[in-house]
Amino acid sequence: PPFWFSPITGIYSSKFPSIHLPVDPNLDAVSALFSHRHHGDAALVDSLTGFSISHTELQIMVQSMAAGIYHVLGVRQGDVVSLVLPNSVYFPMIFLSLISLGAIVTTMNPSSSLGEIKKQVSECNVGLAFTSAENVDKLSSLEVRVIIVPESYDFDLIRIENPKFYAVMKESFGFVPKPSIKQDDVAAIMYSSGTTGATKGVLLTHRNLIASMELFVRFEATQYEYPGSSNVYLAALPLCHIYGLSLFVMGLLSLGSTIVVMRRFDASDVINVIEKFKITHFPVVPPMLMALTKKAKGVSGEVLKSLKQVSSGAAPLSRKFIEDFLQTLPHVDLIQGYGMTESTAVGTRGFNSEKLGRYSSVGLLAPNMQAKVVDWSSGFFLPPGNRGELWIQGPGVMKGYLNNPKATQMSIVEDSWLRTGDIAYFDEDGYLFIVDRIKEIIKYKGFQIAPADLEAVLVSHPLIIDAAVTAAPNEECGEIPVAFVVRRQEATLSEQDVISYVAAQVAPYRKVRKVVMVSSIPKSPTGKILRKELKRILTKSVSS
Ligand code: 4UU
Repeated sequence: PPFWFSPITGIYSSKFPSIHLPVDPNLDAVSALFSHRHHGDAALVDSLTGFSISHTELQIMVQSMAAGIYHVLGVRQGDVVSLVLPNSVYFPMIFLSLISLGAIVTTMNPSSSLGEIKKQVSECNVGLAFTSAENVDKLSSLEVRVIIVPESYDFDLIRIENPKFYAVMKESFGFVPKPSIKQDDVAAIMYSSGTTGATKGVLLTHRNLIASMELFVRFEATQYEYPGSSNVYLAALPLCHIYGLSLFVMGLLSLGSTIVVMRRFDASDVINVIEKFKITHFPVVPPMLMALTKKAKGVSGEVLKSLKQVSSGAAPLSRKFIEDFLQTLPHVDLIQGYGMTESTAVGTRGFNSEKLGRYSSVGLLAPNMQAKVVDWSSGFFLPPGNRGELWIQGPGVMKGYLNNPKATQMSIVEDSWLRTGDIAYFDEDGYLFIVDRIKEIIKYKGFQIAPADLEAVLVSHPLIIDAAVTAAPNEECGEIPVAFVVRRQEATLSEQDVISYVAAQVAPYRKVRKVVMVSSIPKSPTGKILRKELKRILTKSVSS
């Protein structure tokens, strides 16, 4: 057997030498990040205005903002603060300032509905939120103190229009008593539904963030000829999601890369931005890859010549997208990465040096990570070439779910193994392939949607007796949520009524996009929704 697989224990180990992670129990993720010194190169650049700050400036601004947050806002160690923010240069600054104080950050998608924000605010006990102007109304109805983060980087203007934020950012208060932060303290609460049920808070510690930073891109950079600091990354992925957060707020900053931040992904602008800022690396989700490919067809190869690598993750990439991309941009390296919120995004990553055209693989296990492939009927651990549920283990794996020991016990099994809910196999060279998903989540453009969350909204409708949600495949978005609805007998509820009802209560990306009226929901004797059966009904209704 290969050195990276043990037939006795069934454990796959990383093919890479393990990395020495800091052992000091009193280390926080921000100190760990800035222990990697970088100088005058741009760290963060705003794609719209070109405003930029260097790595040195970033460190100073994080210190001074932490002081402002401590003195002006009174935030203390252990306080939970939410970020309901679109991408901006401010996002990493605020995130790092907060966790450097020992505060805990919980991120929310800026398009979240009032109901979604309310649930997270109350579960996490949020007292303060940083948000953009358009979300102020939602938050202020919730007894949360709100700090509005400006869109502008014109500090003279901000001083006049938003003196509060200016004070937090700019005042130099000097001394902040250094909190004693332990690596095992929680730094962030990210939301994910895991393998089943409603969305839950994923507790990520400073240790997890440090592991993610050291084992993810920082390690990946050692695999390339070109050193990290000359790379220019385009940050169009949302920073509120673990994929964007771990890459752009932690890993790449620790590496000294330049990150050009796009407020939101805009297909019509992306070619210009790549050309203007000479982007070398572009991490995407599959729909962005498709949009980029489409746009690239219309321009000459010269325009995108700076681009060296596109990396895709968060959802499966179809063969068709891959082939189309390779044909359109043959000079660009394409890799995939795989991770989860529950693993602080640490999982696998493609490494082009030994890639050999395995574009549909998600790559090799990151250093210090281990995996098992588990046969779900026999419980056996399977050797290379065999499909089963992927379990992973390593320093990226979360502490657990917030206030939910039962869900934690179901997810982290045999002491330390995270059940991914993905069906996968390793090939004979240790490359991982994700082939299916057995967990309930729906992936819409790489975003998670928990069927249980939508089912709760559906059954709150007075004319709906029962409901179940499952995914339907969709070429552009990957998957879309479909609702199966049982109406009251006399009800004249239309499919469109159901769609509108849900849309009014959830973030736009999470809305139900198709409705099937049924007379009953298929359930097991214990009352569990039979999701496989729903999928079968769906395929039947499409083909007939
Ligand atoms: C098929 O989506 C993420 C994390 C994404 C990520 C992390 C590190 C991408 C690239 C990278 O290098 O987190 P969640 O928690 O929102 O969703 C996790 C789930 C996985 O369990 C799997 O089902 O998203 C799916 N997934 C993928 N599926 C993630 N990446 C892939 C992939 N192919 N490349």
